Amino acid sequence: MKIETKVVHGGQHPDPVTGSLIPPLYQTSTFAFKDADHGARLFKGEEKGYIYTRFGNPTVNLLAEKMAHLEGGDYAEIFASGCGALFCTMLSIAKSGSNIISDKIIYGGSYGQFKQELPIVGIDTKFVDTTNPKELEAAIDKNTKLIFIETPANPTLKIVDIKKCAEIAHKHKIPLVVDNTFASPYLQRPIELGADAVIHSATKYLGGHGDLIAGVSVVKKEFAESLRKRSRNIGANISPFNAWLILRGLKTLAVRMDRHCENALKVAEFLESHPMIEKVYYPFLKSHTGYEIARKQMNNGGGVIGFEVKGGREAGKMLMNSVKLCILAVSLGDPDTLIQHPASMTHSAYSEEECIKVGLTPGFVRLSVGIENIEDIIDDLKQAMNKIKA
Ligand code: LCS
Repeated sequence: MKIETKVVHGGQHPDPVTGSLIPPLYQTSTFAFKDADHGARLFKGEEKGYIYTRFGNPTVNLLAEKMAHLEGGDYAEIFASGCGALFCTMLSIAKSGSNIISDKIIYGGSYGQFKQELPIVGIDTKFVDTTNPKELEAAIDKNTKLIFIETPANPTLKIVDIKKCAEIAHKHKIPLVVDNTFASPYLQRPIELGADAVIHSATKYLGGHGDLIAGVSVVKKEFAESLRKRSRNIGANISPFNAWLILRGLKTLAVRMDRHCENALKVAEFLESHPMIEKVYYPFLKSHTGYEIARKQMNNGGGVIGFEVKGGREAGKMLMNSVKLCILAVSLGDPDTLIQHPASMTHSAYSEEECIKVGLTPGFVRLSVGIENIEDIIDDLKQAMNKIKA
């Protein structure tokens, strides 16, 4: 099956009891045992079956199977948020007294988690430029448990070579974990390129409708049992209803992503040719530093663009305050075009100094291009730019 078919059919079968094509929503906390011995056998793992939704739920499990299938991994767990997925994945591979290596530019919430939460459980993070093999290798020591990258990265759209990172990680016998939120498995499948685990904020393209918060972790079999345990014990689980909404959203992943990519490239080209724009960041623009690698590892450029308006922070602010169709809001991957200022919003965990070091300039504006009519999006940006000029 090709991926366009997999997103519709993959891991999903008509309900064996009723024939319902759409999977039933098992909105329940608990499952009744046949008798006391049955309950005891389920808890001991001597018999398969459902016990309690934190341990497993048919709707959630269906989504987990589908995600493992789409990403080409062996096992998946679904979480209440991308941050929950990230934390449980880190704890299922690293442990107290060890360290992890992360690229220095990642989602601000992930950066905050690495800096503030992982040290509480005794895990340190070394932030490096993972596109520099020497810098990356030099950071690996005997206590390093994994390498973590986001590609394309939030919000600078930095591209990291997944294959190369996996080679370096495996040379040192450690796994590579990739946050695939910006691409989705439709555009990029890190496990096929050598990664050992993939995480997602399913809040974004997987859900696709801006109506839920969720996370996914897909791993190879060696990390499956540890991830399963962390998920059960930490309890950052998704609700069955949100899992059901993601199953619904996934059916249109391919057509939505096609439209996001088509619109984003047109907006990126429009911005690049506009005299009031200083610089545009989009992986499928030839001017992007990661263009060659992006073309190799991604099927298309994705829906997110970064840009700097001439006049820096103040001009960018005016633009964000002048848009009418685009919504001034964080998050991304919604049908609606969303605009925001990373340095003061999604990436406020980075200090001003840190922002500069990772290439996040004060005037950098992030646009998550939606699936509206392209002319309407561009007209809105044009009218906002005219307001700055005036
Ligand atoms: N990974 C990436 C790449 C993200 O962009 C986000 C959220 C997360 C993980 C965390 O996922 P969550 O817990 O929110 O589901 N990114 C956001 C953003 O750029 N704006 O708002 C949230």
